[in-house]
Amino acid sequence: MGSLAAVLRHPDDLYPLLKLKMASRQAEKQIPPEPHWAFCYSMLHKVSRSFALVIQQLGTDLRNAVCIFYLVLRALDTVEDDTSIPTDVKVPILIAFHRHVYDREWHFSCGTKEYKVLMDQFHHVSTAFLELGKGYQDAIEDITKRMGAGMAKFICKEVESIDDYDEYCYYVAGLVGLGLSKLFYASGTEDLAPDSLSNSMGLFLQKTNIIRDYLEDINEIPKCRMFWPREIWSKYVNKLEDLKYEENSDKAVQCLNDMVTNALMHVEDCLKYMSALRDHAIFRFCAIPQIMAIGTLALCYNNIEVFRGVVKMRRGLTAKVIDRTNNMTDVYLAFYDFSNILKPKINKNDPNATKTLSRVEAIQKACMDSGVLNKRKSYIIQSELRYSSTMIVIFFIILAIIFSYLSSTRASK
Ligand code: D9A
Repeated sequence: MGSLAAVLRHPDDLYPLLKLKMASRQAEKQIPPEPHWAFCYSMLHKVSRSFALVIQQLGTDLRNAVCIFYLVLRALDTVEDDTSIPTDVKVPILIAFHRHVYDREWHFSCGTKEYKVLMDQFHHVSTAFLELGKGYQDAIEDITKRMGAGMAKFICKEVESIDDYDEYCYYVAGLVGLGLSKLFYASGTEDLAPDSLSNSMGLFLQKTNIIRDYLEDINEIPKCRMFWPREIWSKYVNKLEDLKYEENSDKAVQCLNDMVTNALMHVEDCLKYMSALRDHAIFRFCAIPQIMAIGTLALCYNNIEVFRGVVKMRRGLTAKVIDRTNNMTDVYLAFYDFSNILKPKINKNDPNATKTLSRVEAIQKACMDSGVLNKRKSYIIQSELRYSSTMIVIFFIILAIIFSYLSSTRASK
C-alpha cells in the first residue's frame, strides 16, 4: 500500500519503477546454470536487490569477480555481526578468513535468515572463487585479509576519536573501495585509482549508512552497535543512547548535523574518483550508490525522524537514480541538487552551521566548476517538486485501460 501511496504522490516514479521491475526479472533469467554460480547470483539478489541489478550490468568477467567479492564481504560481515559468537572464537576466524575462501571444506555456521544460508553453503562461493582469474583472486584475498584483521582489532576497541571512526570505516568500507579499484584495474578497463580516493568512496557510503541506521543499531539486541565517535556525541549528551530520548531532541539534531557535516568531507574525493572512470558500466556501478548516499544525507540532515525510525529514500527515487545516472553530468547535477535540498535546512543557530555551509558550498562549487551545470536544468528535483501534468494524464489513461480490460474480461466470463 505504502508504495501505491508513494506513486500517487509521485506519479513520475511509475515508469522508472516498472523499468526496475523488468530489469530485475531479466537479471534473474541471466543466472548461470552451474549450481555454484546459480547459488552465488541468487544469494546476491536476496541480500541486496537494487545493488544486485547494478552489478548485473557489469561485463561477465568483472561481474563474476564483483559478485564473489560482495558475498565474501557479506560472509565476513556476518561473522563480525553475530553477537552469539564468543570473541575468542570470532577473532581467529576473522583473521584467517582470507585463507578459508580457498578451502571448499571450510564451514562455520552463524548469522540469521539468508546470511545463515550464505554461511552454511559457503563452499559454493569458494568453488566459484577458485574459478576466477588469478588477478581477481589476489585482490579479493588481500582485501579480505586486511579487513578481517581490522574488524578483529575493533571487536574489543570502541570508536572513541574521529580518527578511530575513520579507521573503522576504512577497514569495513574504505578497503572495499580499494578492492574494487584493484578489480577494475585487473579487468583491464580502468587505471588503478589512488587509494585515498578509493577510500573516500567507501567512507562516504559507510558514514551515510552509520548515520541513517542510528536507531536500528542502538536498539540492536542483545548488544547495541555503537559506531558514532564519542569525540562527536560527547559534545551533546553523556551517553550515545541518550540521543533517542524525546527530551534530548535539540541536542540530538545538533549531533546529527555534526555527523552529516563530517561525512560531507569525502564528497570532493568521490567526484574526482568517478570523473576518472572510463567504462560506462563501471561508472554506473560506482555512481548510483554515491547519489543514493548524498540523497540520504540530504534527507537525514536536521531531521529528528532519524531518532524515531530509519529514514530511507523511497523506492521510486531509487528507481529514478538507477534510470537516470549515465554520465558525470548526471552526477554533478544530482550532487548539486541534493546539496540544494540540504542547504536551506541549515539553521544559523546550529553549532556547526558555518562548517556545514562551507562544505555544501565547496561541493556546489566543485559541481559548478565542472562547467556542465548550465547546460541542463536539473537531475531529479524539478520532477520531484512539480507534478508533471502529462504524467498525471498518462497515469489515468493506464488506469482506464486496466479498468476497461478488467471489465471486458469480467463481461466475457
Ligand atoms: C559496495 Cl563490492 C558495498 N557497499 C555498498 C554498496 O556499494 C559499494 C559492498 C560491497 C561492494 C560494493 C560500492 C559500489 C561501487 C563502488 C564502490 C563501493 O567503491 C569504489 O564501495 C565502496 O553500500 C557496502 C559498503 C558501504 C560497506 C562498502 C551499495 C549498496 N547499497 C545497498 C543500499 C543500502 O542501503 O545499503 O549495497 C543496496 O543497494 O542494497
